[in-house]
Amino acid sequence: MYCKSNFVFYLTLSSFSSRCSCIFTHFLLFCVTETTCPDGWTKLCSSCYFLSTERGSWTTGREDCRTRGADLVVIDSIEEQTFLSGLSNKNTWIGLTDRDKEGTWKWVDGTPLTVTYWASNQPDNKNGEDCVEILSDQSSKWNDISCEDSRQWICEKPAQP
Ligand SMILES: [Ca+2]
Ligand SMILES: [Ca+2]
Ligand SMILES: [Ca+2]
Repeated sequence: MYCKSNFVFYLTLSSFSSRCSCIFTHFLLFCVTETTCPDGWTKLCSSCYFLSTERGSWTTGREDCRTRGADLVVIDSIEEQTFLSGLSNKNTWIGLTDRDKEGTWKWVDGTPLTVTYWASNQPDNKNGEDCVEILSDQSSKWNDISCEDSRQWICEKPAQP
């Protein structure tokens, strides 16, 4: 679950035993217990994000994320896209690929691609590009490049209560 800013209110109510961080008021009202991220990770709503210092292939990045109990970032809201654009000033891997079937983009968690933020004229599959980077110089829009290129990467995992 992520937070849509239109529907989110931050509040602290003394009557609540734990502090509520995300309240959805769009037909539903429920409470999410305050969650935290490990040192070195940045929090947005219910997820934690890690920007690598190392560079490597898309697969190297994914394996590193998995050893950290995470996976490459899956972007499913404008809030998350905007947040990530402020996280790195380098081109970075995200968890999107069409390696299995050319032109069929899939996130690493298996979800199909719905909301997209491609840079203009992308994806172009130039010389067989199957992995996706965020472009630091184009409002963090996306570009497909060779999975063997060397980039930093962003991992995502759920924040813990
Ligand atoms: Ca996400
Ligand atoms: Ca491709
Ligand atoms: Ca491209």
